[in-house]
Amino acid sequence: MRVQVAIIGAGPSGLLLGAKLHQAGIDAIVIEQRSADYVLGRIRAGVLEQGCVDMMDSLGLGARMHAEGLVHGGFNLGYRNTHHRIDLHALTGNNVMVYGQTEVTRDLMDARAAWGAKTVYEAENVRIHGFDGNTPSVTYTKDGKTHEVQCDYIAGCDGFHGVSRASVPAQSIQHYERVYPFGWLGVLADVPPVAHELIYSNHERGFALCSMRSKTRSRYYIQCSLDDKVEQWSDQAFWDELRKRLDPEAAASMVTGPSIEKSIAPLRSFVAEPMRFGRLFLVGDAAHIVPPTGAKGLNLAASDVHYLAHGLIEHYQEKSVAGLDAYSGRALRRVWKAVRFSWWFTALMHKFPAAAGDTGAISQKIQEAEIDYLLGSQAAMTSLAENYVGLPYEV
Ligand code: RFL
Ligand code: PHB
Repeated sequence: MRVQVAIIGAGPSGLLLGAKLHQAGIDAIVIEQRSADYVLGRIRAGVLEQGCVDMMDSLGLGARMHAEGLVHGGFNLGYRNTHHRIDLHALTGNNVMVYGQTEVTRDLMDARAAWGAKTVYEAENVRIHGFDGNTPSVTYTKDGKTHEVQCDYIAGCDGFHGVSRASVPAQSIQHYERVYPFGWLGVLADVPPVAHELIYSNHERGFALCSMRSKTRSRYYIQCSLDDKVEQWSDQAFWDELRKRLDPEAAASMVTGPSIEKSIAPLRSFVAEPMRFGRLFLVGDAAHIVPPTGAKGLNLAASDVHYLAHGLIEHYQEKSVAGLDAYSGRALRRVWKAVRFSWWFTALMHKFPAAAGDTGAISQKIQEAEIDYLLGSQAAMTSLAENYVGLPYEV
């Protein structure tokens, strides 16, 4: 088979890029190693920036998101037995949309199916070849048969553990990484959320986040030890710990119930530079990971797609390589700002072990001063709000 663009991975990056290219009449295939149900079963992001909302709208796929998603003009910062509202809309003129990654993925998968767009699920042994020359290709095995896809370009949308970044020679790529000394234990449950808007809570027992998927489905997280195993956390133990980390008002409105999903995610900041290697482009988690505190991962996937789709469409419509040549630089400028923000918000909200060289809980004192400053300064709150709703796209 021959296509113009081979997309590896059917997460948000691959499906958004696939939709943008389909809309522009560019022939692309999406090759995913898992089943569609498996991809839909992964509970991840919940907060969409305006840029991501606009992209779904521009694809004509925003109807369900607008009907079922929750528009939030603010979020709450829990601290010292109360919570403080960060008024995103008043501070920036913008909102965020609470609509699960699962739902974005489902809308995009349904659209591909309706369009009859080429999509392969459960592809095994996916390999990419020849991206440093002019004749790249992708091979995979399906139902015992090996298939080859020839293409002009490969989009590596295959996440942090994918084959794309791993195929780049070590001397051509630079990695930047920070691993945080804790994880997030997440629970999904069919209970009404404790509050209308999200609560990010800084507590001496550790961070907690109250999020949601709808008015009847909640998503909660607590900071946990990296050594913790999901099996050690009964539902009751989770609810008890979450309640202790919330202010009395939030704790009093907490409704508990059986978990539908429970998982532990490690936290890391990671960037691979550049994001282009000849005819291979890395997109989304394949190139970068941020801790989930700022809700930036999926939104960065959307901005990468925005820049890459722009470059590919310009290339096929106008025979120009300017947008493709600019892709890595443009994407990375936005990525690094989100890496900075996600690190900052993580540092502000979590309980950290004492750092080497510290005496007398100095990091804790600095964190408290930072929160005091933030809550008392319009300028500092505006900076938080501007980053949270999402920095603008360059083109
Ligand atoms: P994905 O979603 O990992 O998709 C990659 C896809 O590639 C497939 N794949 C392969 N396919 C073919 N061949 C191979 N060799 C392959 N190797 C892998 C995989 O099966 C998969 O289907 O990456 P993508 O598309 O770049 O999307 C990134 C987002 O999923 C991620 O950044 C967000 O989920 C991060 N994130 C959040 N982001 C937000 O913007 N807002 C949030 O509120 C938010 N909350 C979160 C999050 C991530 C979390 N976890 C568990 C990591 C909360 C959590 C808990
Ligand atoms: C979520 O709802 O899963 C969620 C929300 C906000 C975050 C991270 C995760 O910062």
